[in-house]
Amino acid sequence: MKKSSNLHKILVIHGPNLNTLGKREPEIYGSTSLSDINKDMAKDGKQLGLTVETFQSNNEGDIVEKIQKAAGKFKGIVINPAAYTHTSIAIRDALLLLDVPIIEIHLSNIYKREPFRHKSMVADIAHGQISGFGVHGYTLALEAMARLVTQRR
Ligand code: CA2
Repeated sequence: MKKSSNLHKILVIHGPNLNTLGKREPEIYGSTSLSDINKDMAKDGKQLGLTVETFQSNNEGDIVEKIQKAAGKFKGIVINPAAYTHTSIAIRDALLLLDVPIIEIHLSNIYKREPFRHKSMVADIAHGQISGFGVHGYTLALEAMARLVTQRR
């Protein structure tokens, strides 16, 4: 395993209401809490040569500011914008300021759900999207990001 100073820094952003994961609608979102997802990502990340910083907010502006401050600090961004996926031009515009790979992730398959969830403001500016694999999607996202940041496309 690499020394932590040699690890690639990745930012994982969780959008609104994801702080309540595991407490409601387990049939759609599973029963794992966000803090368990974050702990697993820290572990998975290390194995893949990544340091994973996580951030959750229920506020659009806070997410925009976090993305603005990420410039130059992270090698990649994994983002589940949650409901803002479908509405936020502000988050899209902030992501456009970065020149690192972006992976969009959703726990549920947004294309199997209500039509208003089929549109993503982020999909066409992301390197790729992972949708419908539940919490395992975060492991898949880190694996994909590790390949991207080490140029093993
Ligand atoms: O499937 C996803 O990951 C979503 O991004 C989740 C969002 C939803 O608005 C998107 O369309 C798809 C909702 C997150 C709400 O989080 C909850 C957590 C616990 C219980 C209920 C909702």
